[in-house]
Amino acid sequence: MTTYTSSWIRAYTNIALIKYWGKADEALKLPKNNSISLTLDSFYTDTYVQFDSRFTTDTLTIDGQEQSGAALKKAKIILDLVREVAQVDYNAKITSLNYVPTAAGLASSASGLAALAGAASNALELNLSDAELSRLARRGSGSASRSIFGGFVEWEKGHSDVTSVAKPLDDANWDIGMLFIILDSRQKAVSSSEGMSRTVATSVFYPAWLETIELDLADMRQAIKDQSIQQVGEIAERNALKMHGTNLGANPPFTYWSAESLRAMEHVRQLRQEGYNVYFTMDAGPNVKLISTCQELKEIKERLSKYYDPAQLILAQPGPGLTVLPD
Ligand code: 2P0
Repeated sequence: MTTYTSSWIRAYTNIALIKYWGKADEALKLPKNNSISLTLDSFYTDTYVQFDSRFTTDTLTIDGQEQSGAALKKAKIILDLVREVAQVDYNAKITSLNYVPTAAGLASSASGLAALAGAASNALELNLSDAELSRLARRGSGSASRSIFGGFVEWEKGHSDVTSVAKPLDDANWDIGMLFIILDSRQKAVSSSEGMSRTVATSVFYPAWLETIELDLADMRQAIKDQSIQQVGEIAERNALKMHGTNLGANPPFTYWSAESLRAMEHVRQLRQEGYNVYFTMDAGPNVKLISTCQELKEIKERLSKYYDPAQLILAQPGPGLTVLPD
């Protein structure tokens, strides 16, 4: 019997400023377009993986709950890939602790699958490079490819398994943060995978998304280089609204917005009128994320506390990439 020594691995969530929306290859999870994200420190997943010849099946527990179905299936994609590289056929036991409200559009799959890619390769002592870890995480969930790195990250869509990989853009060592307004932590009705494939297949607005994405990406790279909150915010807000617009053009149409999301957007517009340099973005769920300087976000959090519970308002700063936790 071979025993491996494993470590706990932590991956932080990331929020896209230029969204990944649509796959060119469903099995390899190659996206239709590049995306740019910011890794954040407030939400993360810690994962530990053991491979052992005595295990009779792969198991996954998240926060103490044994998983089956879709979650286990995604995890097995990663396990099978690392087993193939290591030439090992042992089953694995995955233990995961999620410090993210699951499936609320807060990218729990990004931190979850990135942590699993790190922990599974660590458990088999594969010594993968960050680029290889990014590719591996991508096979579990596209957005997880970006959570291997800290700060601002760009996921290059590529055209194959080897070329579709995220890379760090900027360490975000300047004053930018996000304020999460948590409006609903329940599972969403249309998963992001289903939402994006329906949109690619049927949305009359999807061609416009692809036609304008290169410009959005170029503008965002420049805005990050200039460390301009206003530019980053404006471009992120319009890119998010455009992504959500493609969903309205799908057949059947759908939206991730709730009445509460619209109310949160109105708060942002009102704050802007009062002179705050604040913008919003939204993902595949009803929650709204505000973008500004950390200083302004602290004030805004105070201001918004008359509308929301303290637990609904969570401040986040730029976070690091994949981290090995001390034993
Ligand atoms: C993003 N989202 O760029 C976009 C914006 C949601 C909206 O990536 O099918 O869980 O596993 O590759 O990564 C969420 O999609 O989807 C996502 P799969 P994933 O963050």
